[in-house]
Order: sequence, then structure tokens, then C-alpha cells
Amino acid sequence: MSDTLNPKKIALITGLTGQDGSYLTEFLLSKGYEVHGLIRRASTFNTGRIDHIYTDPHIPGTRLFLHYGDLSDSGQLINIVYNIRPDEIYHLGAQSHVRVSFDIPEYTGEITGMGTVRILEAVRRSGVKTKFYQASSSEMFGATPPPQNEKASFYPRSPYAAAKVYSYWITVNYREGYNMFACNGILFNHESPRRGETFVTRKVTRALANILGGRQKKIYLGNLYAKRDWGFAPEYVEMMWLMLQQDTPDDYVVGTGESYTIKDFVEKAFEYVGIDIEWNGNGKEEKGKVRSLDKKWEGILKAGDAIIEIDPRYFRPTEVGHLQADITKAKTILNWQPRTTFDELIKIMVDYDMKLSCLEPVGEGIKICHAKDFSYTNHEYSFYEKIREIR
Ligand code: NAP
Ligand code: G4F
Repeated sequence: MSDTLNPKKIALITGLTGQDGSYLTEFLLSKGYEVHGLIRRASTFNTGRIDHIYTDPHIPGTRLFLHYGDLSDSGQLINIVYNIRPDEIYHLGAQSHVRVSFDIPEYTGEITGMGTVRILEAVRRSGVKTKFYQASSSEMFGATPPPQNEKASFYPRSPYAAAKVYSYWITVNYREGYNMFACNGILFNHESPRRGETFVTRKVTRALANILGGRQKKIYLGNLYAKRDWGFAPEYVEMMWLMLQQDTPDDYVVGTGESYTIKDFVEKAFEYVGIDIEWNGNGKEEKGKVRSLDKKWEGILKAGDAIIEIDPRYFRPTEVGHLQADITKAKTILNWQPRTTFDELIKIMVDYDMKLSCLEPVGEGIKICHAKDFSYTNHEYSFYEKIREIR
């Protein structure tokens, strides 16, 4: 880790306990920042993704500090911004699950939408001069056909997406109205071994490992035909930082420029461990069955076993059919190029979930991860810790 940033820059992250927040924290610490994070009080620990980098604040040299708060509580947000006086704020906190937003639309609006204006107001009222990053989402494009870029229209298809559209525009409004350095990163789906377990990619890689470990029989999924532009999360947090290092604030689309169906993801994940899947039936009756399998899985599965089934519970009242980024602007202005392919992402996620299930990983994914220069992050450490706990 670099300790050389002088004067030391201070960052405040909301949502630091989430997938992106944990990678961003590691990234900023490696750049010499002092990092402050907003965490929610919970009756169980919610710091699993950052425990490996947390140190007691009494230890000299500590540069990571956590503060209790909530995006529904303006008083504490103002207090934190005023007292910490961050140079940069990364606003990642949100109720981020699209399917769940249909069940709790009001709460999602309150946190994912209103939470943003609360933070922006905390900045404005405290008079702190800071740069602001808003975690905007490709979900905002919704029904707008691909490829989607910064000029594409928003057509939100969920309470989550509608709340993110509000947050996008309020960020633009504070930039224009109060001359704030405020940027929207319109990020397409990005995944990792730290992805929440109920998002589809992680649900699949985790279930795959559980099936191979003999702890689960099948996976129930929803719409197999939606297409997503899936990238690797650590790369995307680097982009958040890069946006705030520019001379002028602006909004950028970040994605890979390629898209695949959920079915593609499932097939490739199983193929990686030596299981070939064939599909039979239509609609709710569609099933993914084992066509052939590597010898080593023979005591666990056999040809003909149905391991993927549909549960309509996972369908959404309104779906986003196809997201695929046009990343011309990020390539041109930020000189950015995605460096992890779809196949590589799947291998990385499968390997780490196999490790977590105490199975010998295939290994290609872990090698890829090491070869791509993500030295600021430590998948190994955080995941070995969990493996030890499970054992
Ligand atoms: P995530 O893993 O779900 O993390 C969300 C974070 O927000 C967690 O730290 C969570 O805390 C916190 N949070 C939730 N409700 C809160 C509240 N009421 N007060 C304070 N904090 C609260 O999400 P992610 O995948 O890292 O995504 C980060 C951000 O980018 C989110 O805003 C998401 O909507 C957006 N985004 C994500 C993607 C993607 O593909 N991952 C793409 C585009 C945009 P707990 O840990 O306590 O739950
Ligand atoms: O993994 P998902 O839940 O991600 P979704 O809805 O695309 O949202 C994620 O990406 C957004 C960026 O575009 C973020 F803003 C948002 O915060 C979140 O991180 O679902 C992906 C697709 C959907 O089409 C869904 O219908 O997978 C389909 N799907 C099929 N079966 C499923 C399932 N999704 C989930 N979560 N669970 C299933 O069983």
C-alpha cells in the first residue's frame, strides 16, 4: 500500500460494505487515501467484504474509518460530511436489487432516490468543497434499444430504475445549479466473487459449486432470455475514481460493449467445470439437463438430471430485455478499455465459489485474476478467511 499521498486525500464512501464499496475502499487505500465509510447498524455483522482490511482506529497509521448512519437520516449525513470534509464522495449506497424493488417500491425510492439528494444537500449545506460520484445504472435505459450511450433516452422499467433516474438528474441539477463537481457513472452490470448472492450470476456460480459439493440439487431461475453486458467489478471502481480525477465533471457509460443471455452464462459456467447442458421444454416448463459430464462428477450427477428449472417467482412485472453499452466516450476521453472478458469473468467467479465450497477449483479463473493487475484487491485473503470459518 502507498502511504505517499501528500497532502493526504480524504474519501467518503456510502455503500462501502457492498460489492463495489469494498473494491473501491481497497483501491483508494492503495492510492494513499484516508477512507471513511457509512455503515448501517445491523443485528448481525454486515462488514464481511471489508473485514480483511479493517484495523482498529487506535492503531497509528490507520486510514480506514467507519461511521454509523443511514441514507434515510439527513442529520447524520450532514454531520459526517461537515466533520470529515472529504475531497471526494463516492455515493454507492442503495437498495440495489431490481426484483426486490417491486416488493418494496416506496423504500427503494426513499433510499435509492431520496438518499442521493440527502447527501447532495449535506454537501451544499455544510459548504464543504468536494467532488461527488453518483452510482447511476444502465437499468435507467430500460426499454431503450441497445447499444446505449450517454445520449440514449431513459425508459425505466422498475421502481429501482425510476429511483436511479431521479438520482441521475438531481446530480446533474446540483452540478449545474451549484457548480458542484458531480459526475454520474452509468455502469452496466458488473460482477465478481463478492457479488451479492441473489444477483443472477453469483446465484448461478454459487449454486453450481453447491451442486458439485453435494449440498444442492438444482437451481431455480426466472427469465433466461434477458441479455446483459457483464463486466468485472474491480475494473469498474477504477473508473469511478478516474471520473473524479478529470478537469471537468461529466457523465460516462461504463460497460464491455458485449452482451449475453442468462442462458449463455449458465451454459458457460457449467462447461468450465466439464458439464454440458441441454435445454428442453418452453416457458415455465423449460429445463436445463445434464447432457454429458466429466468423470469426476459421476457420483454426484448423471446424464439426464434436471439441474436448472424455472420458478416464475423470479420473473419481473416489467423486464429489461437487452442492455449493451456503447463505451466510445469512456474510451476516447478516459482512455479506458475493459480488460476482463465474459468467459474470464465466469471462470473467476466459478473458481472462487468452488473454493468457498471447499472444492478444488479448476484454476484458470484464479490465474486470470492474478494476471490482470488487480494487486490492490485481495480476493485470496477475504475468501480464505471465509473458507476457514466454514471448515
Ligand atoms: P450492493 O452490493 O447491493 O451494495 C449496496 C450498499 O448500499 C451496501 O453497502 C448496503 O449496506 C448499502 N445500503 C443499502 N441501504 C442502505 C441505507 N438505507 N443506508 C446506507 N447504506 C445502505 O451494490 P453494488 O453492486 O456494490 O452497487 C453499488 C452501487 O452501484 C449501488 O448504488 C447500485 O445500485 C449501483 N450499480 C450497481 C451495478 C452493478 O452491476 N453492481 C450497476 C450499476 C449501478 P449493507 O451492506 O448494510 O446492506
Ligand atoms: O442479476 P440481476 O438481478 O441484475 P439486474 O436486474 O440486471 O440489476 C443489476 O444490474 C444493474 C445494472 O444494469 C444494477 F443497477 C442493479 O443494481 C443490479 O446490480 O438480473 C439480471 C437478469 C434479469 O433480466 C433477471 O430477470 O437476470 C434475470 N434473472 C433470471 N433469473 C434473474 C434470475 N435475476 C435474479 N436476480 N435471479 C434469478 O433467479
